[in-house]
Amino acid sequence: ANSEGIKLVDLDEDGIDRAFRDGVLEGLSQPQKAIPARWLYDDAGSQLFEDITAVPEYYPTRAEREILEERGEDFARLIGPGRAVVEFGSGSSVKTPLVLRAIEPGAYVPLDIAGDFLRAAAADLSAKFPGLPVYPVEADFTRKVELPAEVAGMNKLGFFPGSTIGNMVPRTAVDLLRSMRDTLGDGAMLLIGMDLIKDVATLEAAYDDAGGVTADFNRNLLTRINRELEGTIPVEAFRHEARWSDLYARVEMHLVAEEDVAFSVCGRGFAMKSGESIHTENSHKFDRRSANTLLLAGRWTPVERWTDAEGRFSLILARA
Ligand code: AVJ
Repeated sequence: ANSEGIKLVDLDEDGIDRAFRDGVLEGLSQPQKAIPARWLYDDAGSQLFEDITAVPEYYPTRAEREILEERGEDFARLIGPGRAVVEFGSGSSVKTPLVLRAIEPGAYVPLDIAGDFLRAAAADLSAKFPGLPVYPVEADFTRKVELPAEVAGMNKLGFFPGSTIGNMVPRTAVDLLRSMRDTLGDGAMLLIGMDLIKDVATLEAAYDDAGGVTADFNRNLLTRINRELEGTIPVEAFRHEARWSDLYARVEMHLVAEEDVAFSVCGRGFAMKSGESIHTENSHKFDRRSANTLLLAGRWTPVERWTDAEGRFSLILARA
């Protein structure tokens, strides 16, 4: 599996998640310490991310919802009825009704690695759309996924909101887009959210809110390591930092040691100098050209693009 990919849980004899342990130990052994972002999202982290979407500085969720709410007629015209809507990483599926309500879908197929979330969201959706067949699939969508036989005869619409694609470095993002293309087949379309490049102050504030929710979200990773991997990391010695990288066009989240620290994880010792950081997440930002280039490299042809009124966020429709 790639370093940013998704994999179903594999526990060792002590009940430790092997992929988590390996990812953390390997990441802490590098010159620039870095832990794959997927590990931020345990139950507490997922809840904290939900909280982030409500803080005033974090605009992407509201901007994307604005587009989804206002462009229903465009979706109906360009996407048409009868498609099986396949949502990648459906999580709690809050944005999905906005799409389903616009296009008269033939079926809804939420894909997620987290079974509990998935079934709850599927039940929720079924209640809101009586008569719509819902086929949840617990799967790692970084590889081609075998979709339920019931939707074999329908054209697909992939839905990948939230600029989640921005979590991946371009080569991983391209691999994922190609896997989605394989999963969805000929005749498919893809509706994907991509956050836009903008002034650095707005971007950094979105990832470092004054209320400290994003800081808690980031530091929760250390708490999780201490709890699940017998860690002794002094969480309070680390400061959250959101850093714009102009070179990579991304906001990076780091945990910066504010003093020299030494700790162990799974019995392995690590030391960090004051000012040294652990890189925990990337959130790539796009402009029209970089978004189109990424999609084309991933075997998708852009069809239409919408932004919110303030031009902060883009939603792109592409075809296979
Ligand atoms: C869930 C990956 C879309 O990058 O904007 C928000 C995650 N991290 N604040 C993003 C996140 C810190 C979010 N994504």
